[in-house]
Amino acid sequence: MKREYATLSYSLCNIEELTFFIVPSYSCSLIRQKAHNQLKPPVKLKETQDEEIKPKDEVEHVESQMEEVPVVKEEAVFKYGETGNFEPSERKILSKPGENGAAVQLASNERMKAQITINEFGFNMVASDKVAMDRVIPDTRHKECPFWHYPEEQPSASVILVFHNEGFSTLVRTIHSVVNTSPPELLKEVVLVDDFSDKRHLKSQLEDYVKEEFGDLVKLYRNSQREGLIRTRSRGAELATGDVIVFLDAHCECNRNWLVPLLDEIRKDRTTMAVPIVDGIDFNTMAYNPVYGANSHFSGIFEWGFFYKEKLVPQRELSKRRHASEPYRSPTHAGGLFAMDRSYFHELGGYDPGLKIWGGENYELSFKIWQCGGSVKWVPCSRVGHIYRNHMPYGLGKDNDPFMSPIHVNYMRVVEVWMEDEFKEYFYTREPSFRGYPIGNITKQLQFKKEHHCKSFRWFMENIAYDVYEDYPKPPPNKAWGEIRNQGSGLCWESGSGQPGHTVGVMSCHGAGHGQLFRLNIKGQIGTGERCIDSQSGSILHVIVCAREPSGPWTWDKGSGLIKHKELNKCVDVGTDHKLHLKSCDSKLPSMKWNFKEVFPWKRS
Ligand SMILES: [Mn+2]
Repeated sequence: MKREYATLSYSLCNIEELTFFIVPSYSCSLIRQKAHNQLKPPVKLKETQDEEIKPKDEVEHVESQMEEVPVVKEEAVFKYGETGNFEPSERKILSKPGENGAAVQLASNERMKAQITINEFGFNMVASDKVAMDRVIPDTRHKECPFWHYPEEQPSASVILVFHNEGFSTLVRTIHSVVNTSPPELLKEVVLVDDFSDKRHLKSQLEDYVKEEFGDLVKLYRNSQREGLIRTRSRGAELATGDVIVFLDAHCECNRNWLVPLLDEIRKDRTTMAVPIVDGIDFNTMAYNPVYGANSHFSGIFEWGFFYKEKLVPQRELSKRRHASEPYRSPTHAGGLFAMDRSYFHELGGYDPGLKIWGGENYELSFKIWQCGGSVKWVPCSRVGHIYRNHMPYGLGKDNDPFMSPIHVNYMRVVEVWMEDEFKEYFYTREPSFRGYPIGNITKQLQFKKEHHCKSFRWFMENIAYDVYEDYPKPPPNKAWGEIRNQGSGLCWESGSGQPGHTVGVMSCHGAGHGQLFRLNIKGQIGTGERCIDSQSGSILHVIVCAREPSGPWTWDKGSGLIKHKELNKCVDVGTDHKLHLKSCDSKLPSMKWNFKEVFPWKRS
């Protein structure tokens, strides 16, 4: 059966909050996927059976049994060459700006205004305003995807979009896109939750627009104070009425037939979180491009300071599937875009209500799901485009300690609830200055974990997130950490932006951490944030991407104060240029004598 949805368009989802921090270090191992993902000949799956018609009381009896007895559910069937039952019809590509995902060109007199909108929204709204609400975007899915036939009976979906001071056209294009690309019988509603925006275009203009265009299908709710992304999403989940809740960022464009593959995973197992593959929409040109090729399967992982990372899926996981286009397990997800059974989300307690603003909620939910018996799956046939902002145009609100980011407090809550001591220690080795920060009450979370007999983090690491160790081995303990202060001048090491290639110099000690926080581990590696320090040229110290093995050439002798590069047999000295140089060791030189001073910036507040 062929379906006619209104049209196809695309929108992107809620990741900038995370990617703002993550994208610069989006250190996905960009190794090319081998040819094993190429289209394979069709494999006949188990044929589905028509249900017998039974007297009503018998049907009820069978249904009540279904809760206890596992029932073999109808499966999606792959029929190569035969277009899938939920595939929409092709649309003509028009010659309008941005059509087929092309970049929008601006005239020179529009660029000034465009820059102003970029500063205000993180997106080029002048370009976005030129793009049709129902533009065609390129089909970035795996080539098998159009040939999947899904059971007709699927759970209904509430798509939840939360926003704070979004641009108008990017927001409403997201709504159009969801409506255009979702089977009408499965899209119960679009739930908009406004997190206390103050932009004029989000008041009556938005209300009138959605009423006119979508009628009752789109519901708009508003917070009476700023709640932050996490609590606003939780509110959306409470207001939603569909069987499944689908969270998207408010600047997304959904690709062809994106919804049904997500719903089908949840239909088969209501404890599955189904995650679409995220394509990129350029914040400046609105060009739509895949982040990953259709044949490259990535999953979400983390390093020990909880920077989100994506990594090629290990063969062990890929081999579990019959088709390259089938969903696969992932330890975690980026956070903004996912689908879950609504009641399962609430059974899990939703997000930890103690999480603030945004950040870390993706780990909280993923660890909880995996450790308490569910699963997280990425779904290659579901692709959604997302506008990655170039900067975060909003503050974090008032609910905020100026010396401790709410993101880091969230990480600590996740660590303290879901990890055993061994793994907590890896986190605090990576972020030693957080140790001891008061994170509020976690009794309820710990109680939930106990009552639901959730598995250990060790189990999670050994069975689900085992490939984290490939890129991020267990960090050895720190020998010393903190500010590295010169005994002569009293100045401190400073890594500036901390970007690889940046030289390390000295500056006045500020006690605020950031670029003045270093760690020397017992294996001789000096780290700062997720980066490391080495002397690329054998002379000036630089920030580098850490070697996979957490070891290095450095020693520090507390008595003499010398920081020595063992391999070069040289010591760190301050140059007249205020940069750090390697010179012949001389423990009499004050400019070569260093102390580590542990700092806890949050204790100042
Ligand atoms: Mn986003």
